[in-house]
Amino acid sequence: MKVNSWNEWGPLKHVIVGRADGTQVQAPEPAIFRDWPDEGYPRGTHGPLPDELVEAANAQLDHFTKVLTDRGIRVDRPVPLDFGKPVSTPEWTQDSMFGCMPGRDVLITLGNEILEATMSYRSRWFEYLCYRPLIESYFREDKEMRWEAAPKPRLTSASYREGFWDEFEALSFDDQVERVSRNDLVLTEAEPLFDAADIARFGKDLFVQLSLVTNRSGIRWLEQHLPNHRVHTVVFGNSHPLHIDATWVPLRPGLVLHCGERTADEALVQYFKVNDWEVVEAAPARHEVAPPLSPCSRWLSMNTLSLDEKTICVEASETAQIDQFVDLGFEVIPIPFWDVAPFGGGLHCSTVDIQRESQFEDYFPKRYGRF
Ligand code: ABU
Repeated sequence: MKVNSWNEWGPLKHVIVGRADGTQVQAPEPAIFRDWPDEGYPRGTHGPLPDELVEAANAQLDHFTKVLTDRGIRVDRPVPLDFGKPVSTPEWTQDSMFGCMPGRDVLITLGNEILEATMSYRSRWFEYLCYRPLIESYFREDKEMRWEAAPKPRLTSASYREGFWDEFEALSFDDQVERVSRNDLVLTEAEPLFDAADIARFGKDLFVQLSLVTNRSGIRWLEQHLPNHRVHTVVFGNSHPLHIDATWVPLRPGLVLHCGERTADEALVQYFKVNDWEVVEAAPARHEVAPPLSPCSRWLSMNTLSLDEKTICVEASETAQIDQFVDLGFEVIPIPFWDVAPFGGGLHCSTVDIQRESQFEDYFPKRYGRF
């Protein structure tokens, strides 16, 4: 057993796959509110996702787990909490938690280090506990593992812009994207905040998206914590940026998949090009929107899990994306996963790499502009 993963494409040996059990439509909080009246959860209400959806999602998660274990990959699973319970710190009480399907949001492996993200939703403050039994066992088994947790955030009202959501949702798409480009979003800079899924790992280079859950202070904390990496702040033309793994997806050395609908900064594209990387626009997503109760977008089509540089797991109904990967020379493993989307994401979201055969490598020897 060894904790080691520097990128998104080295041969995968050991991974965590999430569980759907107990996932909640979380109670409203300053960072986020849900409004799904057609599914029985109008704004202000909260409660568990229906049992039949949990069963369907768990069946797909179990199948995915079996595909991975049949290929010799060790798979561990988190331990769900009672997510329907209210939680408190001395400074606030939140009426429910969320779940433990998308471990990618909470944890990131950087070499021999497992880092627990701060998170920025009160409903997700305690989610790390679902992974602690696993992390504790890795710490016992691998004497070289580094176990780190970013500063636990306070998440008081000082961390959020009051009235943000009502103001923001009244804006046009273009005006929302303009606010995103200025990073004038729900999080203030009162304290460092980030979700691990806003980080894309390319060896020495980490690209971290400023988003609805990641602020500049969070990225500054990552820069200071990871002095051997180059940590780049990136923003895309996305009206609701939430995790980079359906926008800018590393596939193998020299190849990155980009969601063309979410425009990239020209300097970012040039940084890749001067370093001989190809930036490929993702094929059209099959679905117009994500399924009911899903907090994600239809671009879960791009939310893939690489088993190595040549083999990639893709959601089974995303036929255009599958064809594109085949044309790019990949062996594609289609995985039915659409029923998992209401629980917080796709194949990449549902996983946390613990070990990939990989080393600390510099894939970007040339500088370009601010990069
Ligand atoms: N959490 C991954 C999905 C992000 C998105 O839908 O863009």
